[in-house]
This record gives sequence, C-alpha cells and structure tokens, in this order.
Amino acid sequence: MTDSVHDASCPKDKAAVPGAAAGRKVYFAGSIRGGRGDIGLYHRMICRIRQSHRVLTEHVGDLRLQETDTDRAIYRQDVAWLREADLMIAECSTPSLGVGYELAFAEALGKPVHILYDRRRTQLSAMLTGDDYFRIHPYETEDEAFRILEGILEER
Ligand code: 6K6
Repeated sequence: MTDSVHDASCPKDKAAVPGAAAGRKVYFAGSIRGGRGDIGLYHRMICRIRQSHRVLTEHVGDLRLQETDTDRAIYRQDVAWLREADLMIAECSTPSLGVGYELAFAEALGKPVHILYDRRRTQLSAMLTGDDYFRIHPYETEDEAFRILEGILEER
C-alpha cells in the first residue's frame, strides 16, 4: 500500500474543494472483508467528507480497488493512519471485525470516534452501545445519516 491518499473519484459536484487538505484528518472505517454491501454508502459519505476534510482511508469506499497488499502491510498502514487521524467516523451497519478492532484502537489512542449505523437493519454490538466513550448515531434514512455527518463535520 502506498502512503498517499487514494482518489475516491467523487462526482464533480462532490469533489474536494480547494484547501480541503488543510481540514482535519478523518479515518473513515467501513467493512471490507466483513462484506461490501454498503460500499456505495461509504463512497458517498467519503465524497462528502472530502469537501471539507482530508480522508486518510478513501480505499474503504473505492468501488474498483482490489486487495493487492499483504495483510501485514495493510495492518501497519492502517495503524499509522489511526495514529495520524484527528477523528474517526465509522459506518457500522455491516458488521466487521476489522472495524471493531479499529474502534477499540482509536479509543485507546484517545481519538474522537463517531459511529453511524442504520437502526432499521442493524443491531449494534453491546460492546459499542455499552461504551460511553463512543458517540453513537443511529439513523433510519440516508438523508438522516448525511444530516448527522454534517453535524459531525461542523464540530470544532
Ligand atoms: C481492498 C479493497 C479496499 O482495500 C483493500 C485492501 N484491504 C484493506 N486495505 C486497507 N484497509 C483495510 C483493508 N482491509 C481491512 N482494512 C481496514 O479494516 C479498513 O480500515 C476498514 O475500516 C476495516 C475493515 O475490516 P474488515 O475486517 O471488514 O476487512
């Protein structure tokens, strides 16, 4: 894996605005081997975050990307990005062991962590809902998810 940030190929109206790289660094987490059913949602969220922030993990929403790196390289790069991140935003509607690991790691590092999930189809683990550290945002529609995302991104 390269240490550069991937291009999420967002539509023109969702492209990063000039100076966005100066925004806070976001570690966006979403399921990969846990299942790619929500990849379109991850992609749309990443495109929105890129408008005002820097996303370290755009590959999570990359519709074309194949696994090419070794698992050790993936782990090392993701841990380095977690250390570098200013905050973590995790979309947890599709359960993922990797995302669960990243959530606990971000908590151990003291990073602000926001968890979004679709309450209509997901029962979040008690290990997340029971942990007061996490800021948990259930939603019922994608519009609602994006309103929540706006609120998170406006926070200073
Ligand atoms: C393939 C497609 C996109 O990326 C790849 C290569 N694999 C990974 N690359 C980067 N990060 C990964 C990869 N596999 C897992 N992760 C990290 O774990 C991401 O940061 C996700 O948030 C999380 C997903 O874990 P699993 O258990 O669902 O794979």
